[in-house]
Formats: sequence, structure tokens, C-alpha cells
Amino acid sequence: METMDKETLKEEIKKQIKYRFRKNIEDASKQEVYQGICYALKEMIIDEWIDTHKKYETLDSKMVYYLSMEFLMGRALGNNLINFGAYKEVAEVIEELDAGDLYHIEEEEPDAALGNGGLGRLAACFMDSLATLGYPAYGCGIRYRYGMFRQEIENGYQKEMPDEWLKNGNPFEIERPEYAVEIKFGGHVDAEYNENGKMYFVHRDYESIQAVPFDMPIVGYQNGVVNTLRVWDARPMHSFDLDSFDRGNYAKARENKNNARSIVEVLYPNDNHETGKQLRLKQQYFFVSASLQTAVKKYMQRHDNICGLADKVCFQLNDTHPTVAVAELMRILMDEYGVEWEQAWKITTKCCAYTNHTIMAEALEKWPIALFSSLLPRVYQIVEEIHRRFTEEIKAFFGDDQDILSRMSILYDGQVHMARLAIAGSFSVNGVARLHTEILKNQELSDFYKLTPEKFNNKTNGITQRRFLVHGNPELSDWITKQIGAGFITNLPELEKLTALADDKKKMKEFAEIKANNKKRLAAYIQEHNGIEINVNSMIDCQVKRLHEYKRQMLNILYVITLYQEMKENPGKKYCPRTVLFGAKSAPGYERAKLIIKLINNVADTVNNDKSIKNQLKVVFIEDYKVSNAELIFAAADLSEQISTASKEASGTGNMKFMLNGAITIGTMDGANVEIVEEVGRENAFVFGLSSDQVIEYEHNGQYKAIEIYNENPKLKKALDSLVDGTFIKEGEDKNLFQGLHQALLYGQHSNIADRYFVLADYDSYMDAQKQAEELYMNPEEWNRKAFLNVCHAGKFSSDRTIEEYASEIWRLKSII
Ligand code: TH1
Repeated sequence: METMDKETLKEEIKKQIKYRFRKNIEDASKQEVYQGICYALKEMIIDEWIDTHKKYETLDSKMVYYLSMEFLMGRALGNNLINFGAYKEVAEVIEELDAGDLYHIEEEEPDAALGNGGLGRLAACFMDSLATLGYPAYGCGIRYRYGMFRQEIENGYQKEMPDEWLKNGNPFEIERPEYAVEIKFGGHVDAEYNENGKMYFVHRDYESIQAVPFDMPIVGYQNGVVNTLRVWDARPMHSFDLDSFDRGNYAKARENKNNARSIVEVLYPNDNHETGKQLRLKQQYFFVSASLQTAVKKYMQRHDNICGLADKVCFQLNDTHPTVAVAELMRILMDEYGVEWEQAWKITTKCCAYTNHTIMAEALEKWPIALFSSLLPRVYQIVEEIHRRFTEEIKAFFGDDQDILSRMSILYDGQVHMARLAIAGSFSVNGVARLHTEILKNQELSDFYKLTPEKFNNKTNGITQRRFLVHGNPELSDWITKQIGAGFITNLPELEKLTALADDKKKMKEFAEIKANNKKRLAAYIQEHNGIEINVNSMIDCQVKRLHEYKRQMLNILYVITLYQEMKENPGKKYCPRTVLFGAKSAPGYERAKLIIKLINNVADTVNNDKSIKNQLKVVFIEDYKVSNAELIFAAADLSEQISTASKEASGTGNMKFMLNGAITIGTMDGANVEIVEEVGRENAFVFGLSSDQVIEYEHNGQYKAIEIYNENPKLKKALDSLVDGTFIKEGEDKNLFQGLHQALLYGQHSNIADRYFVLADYDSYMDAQKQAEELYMNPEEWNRKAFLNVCHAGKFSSDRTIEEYASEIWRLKSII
């Protein structure tokens, strides 16, 4: 927090620009000014970064290693400035230097999009909260050359473009070649005996790859703490294979080099879905082995007995993606430190903890044994032994029951089941919202829950208010500070104090004006990026999240279609003006999701160009939805669409970001929506749809008949049939373009059952909820009051609360502040 005075700051920024770009600030581009500020700020935080780690060492602090394939950090500059306490100062300095304004300079920074969606963004929020609360922590991940693809919409279709986020360098990171480690793939394992006749294993003929760490600072909120996100880059062990080089085969000599780098080339753009690609397993082992080797080495520098590892180290597995950590830690303990199996297993199962983020079957990671064992032969041997012993444990508890074994065995059907390995190897298994954890205990993982109930616990997700309120909605944040002080920035439940203002007309008018201003800011963004003019007095109705059938963007667009059809039927009638925003990336190989994007865009085109509805309805597809434009959307939203099929969305976190910014939720009783509604009160949300119990019951009894609902509901029938009658088909397009969507809902497609996600079952109650929302919006004061109460009651959903729970109940960490 040791900021410089403004004059020194100016000199520092000018100096950075000068010696990095050989330019005076007057001649520097916005990008160069952006970099100049970053490097000046880096200089300010570097001492605290060093000191924080010194402190952890002198205190010999227990440390959590948050192992995650994804960290969806977004932009760093604005956030670092806020947390360092220099935002306003730097903004002033930039203007005084006549170098533009900070808001636009921040736009020079590409998002660090090393994640798909909620899971990756959760990891980023956790990093912010850990630093702010002063907990000793490392984030461990992969430095992908290309993050989440950039989405372009062409003729209504999604097009994936490479995300060249490192093109202009990454100012805040520091490369640490001195901490590089070796990672071994392939080869074979030989058993040998030492002079005492003891057997040990030697790994031979493997391929080595070098893991090189890059550190990024995670600045705590004005507390002097700077933690580290360590992301690993892959390099060839030797830059040339000299043998083949000598033989004159230059290309062959380079090949090895390209192989190594390919490991970190790109983030797999699948959310809630696994594809079983070998390279993905390579990525997993690569960053897990590098992180574990480093953590154990670090521990051994200060302790002489490896047996105390669990007192100082905890590995949190962010979903099953880093689960190979369980076997890798066993390998390190046994092969590198000579620990016996029983002892090694005790240590491992005291160090590892697993978070489950989904019950979607297609997301469950399984690796074919042949693939796993050829890539990681020694680790596989260990998995086999873990499996053998775990099977004994299951049989001792349940008896020799084949059904149970088929559901619990780590090795089954020729595959390694990663969630089962994670549960066996962890002392804690947590879900991410209360309902989700209950479903894990009573349905998905009920066998495991019976075996080891003490492992199971809930940690409801949260979000950081520093990014999603203070940075994303500065006007609201400043206004709140004026009302109740700045305490909410590190203690979100203080928002409760605002409740008293709900009856103060003047204050409520101010609150409404802030929302109006944020709508104007978003309108400008949409005008610039979509060329669409939106009505800033209309209800801003948003569904922004990955495109997935279970998230039911389809239900939302069916509502839009229904509303459009009503407007056409009642030309004289006045409707609540609405702007429906969609933002969503689809996995590149997920054809049906891509078709839904096309449908949304075609509906948008038809609706937006139909003069007869007099601009009462607009539909906008926000291209390239990502953390930076999400901040604008949350701040401007009136209605938050959280409409997943009950039981399918483990938690959701966008729902919390909307609430914090004063949007009202229209949602199902799914994931964290349940707890949001509990906090804000049912009367301050629009709840609809089947309950998770009802959905699960339908899934079990197979009684659901989508076609009957269709036949009995003329409004729904009309909306659905518009997909196949040409209404949304443009000139030159195939008349049957959307046939597949129609088919999937009514009859099922590709051997799937009809309407797997109960879109038709929830259609009517969704229409009702939307009608209620429209009526309320026509009463601006009442709407505003409810929106405001959402802000007041958002306190629970800070990731600070979540991290306090992890730290005290799972990690047992001590804060250094
Ligand atoms: C998401 C969940 O879908 C969401 O409900 C939850 O809020 C979020 O995680 C954070 O807990 C998931 N994202 C992924 C991504 C992959 C695999 C599984 C999940 S679950 C790649």
C-alpha cells in the first residue's frame, strides 16, 4: 500500500514508457501508456510481494495450493490498482499527464481468459479473497499460450478465433526459470531390488519435459499482502536433440521442442464436458506434478521429516481435473522419499481435498486404462494399488456387491474413474451450494457418503465484491460508501445496513439513477460493438453464461418468441419495453449449442427489424462474452435469468453478481438460487419451475411426455412451430435449419429422450413469472425497491465468506494479518 506521491508516480510512468519504448509519453500509444502504468505499479507492489513470502517462511505457515486447470482472471490492471489503493490517484495522474483516461486505457488490456466459465472464475475470485484475508496460498495452473477463444458472430453463427492474449507481453508476470522442474512421460517401469532385498521401481525410457513457472501477483485489498498465482509453461528439456541434429536432420531435432510446447498450447474450451483427449491428461499431469514437486521440495527445505507434510500443506483439487495429484503425491513420497505405502497413504489423504462442481454425467472424467498407463506408467501402478485396497474397503463395508462395485470402483470397465479416485484420496469432499451438496450425498455419491460421511461438506460459492462491485460498478460502490462507509468492501454483510434506506424516497431515486447511468454505459458498448441502439428505459433482461442445454437459453428464446407473437397479434396494446441480452460461448464441437446461438441471432434479426412492434422488444447477442464486458452487463441489468433445469446447475455464480448489482432474479430452485431467494425473500424474486426432486423423480420413472404438453398448450405450440415454419429463416438459408431443435424437444434426437432438460414442462410457469416481472417493471418504484433489497441482502455471497469457511473447516490456515 506504499503508494508514491503523484509527482513521483508521473515520473515513474514516464520513465517506464521511455526506456521500454524509446518514447516520450506524448508520443506513446494507448497500449504503451497502459504498459507504462502496469510496470510502474509492479514496482510499487514488488516489495510487498517479497515481504509476504518472507513472512510465510518465517512463520512457517501452513499453505494451501489451489490446483486448478482454469483461472479466469480477466483484466489485472484495474483490479490491482483498486486493491493496492492507487486507482483514483493513478486516474488523476493520467489525466494530468494528458495521456487519456484510465477507463479507456484499461481497455488496452486483453482479458486473461485461462478458463471456460464459472469454475475458472471461481478460482480467480478465491485468489482475490485469499490475499485479502491474508491466507497463505498459491494458485497453481497452466500458462496456456491461447486462452478461451475469441467469439465472432458471422451471419448469426459463432466463429472461433485464437485468443492471442500474450501478443503484447504480460506486464505483471515474472518468469522463474530457476524453479524449473522435470516432468516425465511414457517409458516403462522396472522392479529392482536393493542389497537388503527390498523392491523398488525404476522408471526408464521416458520423455522429459521441463516445466517453467511464471508468477503473477495477487494483491490483497489494501492490506500489504501479495500472494502468487503460479502458472507453468512447458519447454523441451534440451532445446535440440543433438543426436539427430548431428545426423543433419534439423527438422527432426526441432520436433521434440514443438512437442513440449504443445502441452500448454491451448485451453480446452469445454465447459461441463470432457472429451477424453490424451493431450488433456498430459496437461493435467504436467501442472500437477510440477506443483507437487515444488511444494514438497519447499516443505523439505524447512523440515527434516516428510511425515509432517499435512501440517503444512493442503492441496485443494478444483474438480477432478487435478486428481492425478493423489497418485503423484504417493509416487513422490514413496519413490523419492522412501516412505512406505501405509504411511504415504496417511499423508496423502491428509493433504488432499476435493471440490465437486457438477453432477452432469458428460462432465465426469474417465480415462481409458491403456491411455493412462502408457502415458504415466508408474503413476498408473500406484492407481492400481489404490484401487485394490479401496476395493477391499468397499467389500468390508458393503459386502461383495457387484452393483455397488460398479458404482464405486476406481478401475472399472477399462477406465480410470477420476472422481472416485479423488474421493478415495481426499479427507474432504465438498459441493458448491447447499442443494448441490445434498444431491451429492443423497443421489450421485450416496454410496461414498455411506462409506465415509465425515468427508462430505458444503461450501456455497461466492464472488469477489472488489471486482464485481467496486471495479465493475464504481458509481454504486461510491454511493454505498457514502451511505454506510467502505466496510462492505472487505465485509459484504455490512450491506444489510442499507436496508433502512429502502423507505427513503430520495435515496431510492439516487439508486435508480445509478442503474440508469449504468444502462447508458452498456448501451454505448452495445452501440459500438453491435451497432444496435437499445432503449435505456427498457427492462434490461440478461442471460449471460456458457451455452449449454441444461442452462436453457432455449426456454428464454421461446419466451421471446411468444412475446413477439403476442405483440404481433395485439398491435394496439402497450407492452413493457424490454431488451433481452444473451451472451454465451458454445464449445466448438457442441453442434446443438451452436445452433441455439444461430437461432437467437435469427430471432434477434427478425424482431429488431420488425417495425410493427414499435421497438417494444429488442434482442441483442453480445459477441465474445468475457469477464471484462460481464462487469458492464451486471452493473446495468434489471432482470437476471437463472433458469437451469433444477438439480443441474451445481451453484452458478453469475446469479450472485447480478444480485449484488441490483438485478432481480427470475429463476428455478436450482444451485445457489435457492440460497439467494432465501436471503432476499421469495417476494423479491420470480421463482418458477419444477423442483429438483420433481426433476429427479421424472428422470427415474421415465413418465415425462413433452409431446403431450405441446399438444395441450396452443401458445407453446405456436412458439415452437415457428422454428420450422420459416419465420426465423433468412433469405438463402435452409428452411429446415432449426428442425433439429424442434425435433430434440418433441421427439428426442440422436438416441436422446425428448426434451431432456424439461423446457416444455417449465414453459408455462416461466411465462407466468415473466408476466409478473413485466407488471412489476411497469411500477418503477416497486421494482426499484425490490432491486435495492437484492443489493442489501447479497452479503452472504462474497467469496470472502466462502474462503473463511474453506480456511477454517478444511484447510486449517492461519491468516497473517
Ligand atoms: C461450474 C458449474 O457448472 C457451476 O454451476 C458452478 O457455479 C461453477 O462450476 C463453480 O463452482 C462448472 N464448470 C465446469 C467446467 C468443467 C468441468 C466441470 C465444470 S462444473 C471443464
